Parts: sequence; structure tokens; C-alpha cells
Amino acid sequence: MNQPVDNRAARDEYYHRIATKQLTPLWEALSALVPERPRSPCVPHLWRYDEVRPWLLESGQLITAREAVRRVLILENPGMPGSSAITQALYAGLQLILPGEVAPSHRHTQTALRLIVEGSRAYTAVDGERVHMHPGDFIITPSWTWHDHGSEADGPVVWLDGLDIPLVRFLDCGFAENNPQETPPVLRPEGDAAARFGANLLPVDFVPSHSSSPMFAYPYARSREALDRLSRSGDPDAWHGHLMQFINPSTGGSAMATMGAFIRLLPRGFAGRDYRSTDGTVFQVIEGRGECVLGDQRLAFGPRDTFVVPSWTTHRFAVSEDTVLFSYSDRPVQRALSLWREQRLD
Ligand code: 1HN
Repeated sequence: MNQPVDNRAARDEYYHRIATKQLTPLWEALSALVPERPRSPCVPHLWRYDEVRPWLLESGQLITAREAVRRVLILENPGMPGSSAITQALYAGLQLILPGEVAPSHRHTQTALRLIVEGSRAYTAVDGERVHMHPGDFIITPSWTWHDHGSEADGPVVWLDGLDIPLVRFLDCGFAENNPQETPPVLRPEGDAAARFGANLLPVDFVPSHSSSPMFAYPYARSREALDRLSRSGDPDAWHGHLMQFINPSTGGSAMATMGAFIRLLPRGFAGRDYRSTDGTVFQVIEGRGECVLGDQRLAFGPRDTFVVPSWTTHRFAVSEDTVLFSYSDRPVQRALSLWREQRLD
């Protein structure tokens, strides 16, 4: 009675019958439902900025920022066609704004981050405060905050957008709203949030929240200087180089609830060790040149390129110049749910 039985035809006939009542057998799906390790459809991929840039600029001839609402080329993972996703949980895109343009105000429950790639003198406004953006700056747009963008530059300005769109879609908890005012009034002077929250000080009655950092702009000049000092005062971690995370200064936790953001310096000649973690990660090259080695696959990167490393994919870095990489992932979500794992390999 405990021997397996060879009755394929009878089983298939049974599956057909129960399917009419929306029932399916777990035993046919069990190993796929509970894999021994992550089996992501997401694949490693690199977008070369030199290749993407002409197409991004061409989009500027075809549609205005106002008409597009956001003029963005989505970086879609080749393993997940049609998903508008770069990993299972995350979205990435390159946004273009041209001189004098406006991207109208709206808000949504999806959290956004920006990493400025090219150009200066464009600004983003978050709930009434503007910040001008420079290459390498990291800026967050917390969930449900009004935001619009504009450009006072004389050339194109491009940034990487990272959002938790696929995660929010998976959870079916997305809301969005257009602002009746395309460009809402400025309520506070530029630098207000930096003064309140970015000087190792907090307003005395401020109540910290883990949901999002009250400081929404992290200028590259400051993070670059910190990395430079770190590199001169100690050896890099053998796996990560000099790796730092962007924090909410009022809690010490992640700057955003759903996305973790990181910046690292890999000194010239750095040859890192193999590493993997369960948070599929998007990398943006701010400076430098090198490669990310994933088994027998090599992603050779240069300045302004974007690449993605899927969940639980062993990888290491080797660089020929001082290199600064920005990265973001869904790590805070995995950690909050006690699901995050990492492994340092030799
Ligand atoms: C969005 O609001 C921005 O504010 C960028 O710049 C990309 C992608 C999907 C949905 C909303 C932005 C977006 C987005």
C-alpha cells in the first residue's frame, strides 16, 4: 500500500475534474512552491549608458516631460519581459528632463529614489521643498509625498529612478493622485530639511519614524568625502570594499522602509571575494571602471552604467580604477520579515 503507483492517466483525469472547481494538487507543485534556494526569473544584466543615452535623448524629441508625466525609459530585466521590473520587487528607469521642462506634481504610495547621472540645475520638489540635483546625489521621495521636477539647466539632465513598484503591485496596495497644481508653491527654502535633520541635530520635539527619512537629499560631495576618508584610514572589507548605507538620521535605520540604498568605494586594484545575498540588487556606477564577476559571466562596467545582480547570485567585484558604486535593493523589507540571508564565500 505504501508503494508508488503508476497511474498517470488516472491522476491526470482526476486533475481535470477537480480543476472545474478551482482545485489543484499541491504534490505536483510542491518543489516549485518551496524551492531549496531562491530560483529567480531575474537574470544579471548591464545597461551601458553610452548605448542608452542616444535613445533617451531621442525620446526628448518625441514627447515632452509634461505630456509623458515622467519621461523615462524603463530598465526591464530580460528574464522578466513585460513586467516593467528589474528584480521581482524593484523597478528602475532612466528619466530625462530638458531645459525649461516641468514634470507635474503627483503622489503615490510607491516610494521613489533618484541617483543623478548627468547634468545639473534641475530640481525636484518633495512636499514643498526644492532641492537642486548634481551628479551622484541620492534623493528620496517618500511614500505619498507630493513631488514634481523642473529644469533650469541648459542641457539634458538624467537620473536613475528606483521604485518599489513591483512590490506594491504584488501586495495590491498602490494608490496615486495627480496634484491639481502642476507646480505647487514652494513652502520652505532649499536646505531646510538638511538643516533640521542633516547636521547631527534634530528639532527638539521631533518624533522619529521608521517609515522614511525626514532628510530627502544626500549630496554626493558629502558621501564621496566620507568614502575618501575611509579609504585613507583603513583597509576595505574583502568582500564589499568600503560599503556604507544611507540612513534615516532620526532612527539610524534605512532611509526608506521598502528600499535600502548603499554606496561603496572600491579602491583601484580591488579584487573582492565572492558574496551573495537574498536581496536582488541594482547598481549604478558613479565613478570608475571594472567588472562584476558572476560565475562564468562578467559584467564589464564604466561610468554611468547600470547593472542588476539577482537574488542569491554569487558575485564579486574587480576594479582597475577607484570606483564608486551606488546600489539599492529590497533588503529592509526582507529584514523586517526576518527573511534576509547573506553569505560571504571565499
Ligand atoms: C514617478 O513618479 C517618477 O516622480 C519616476 O519621477 C518614475 C515610475 C512609475 C510611477 C511613478 C517620478 C515613476 C514614477
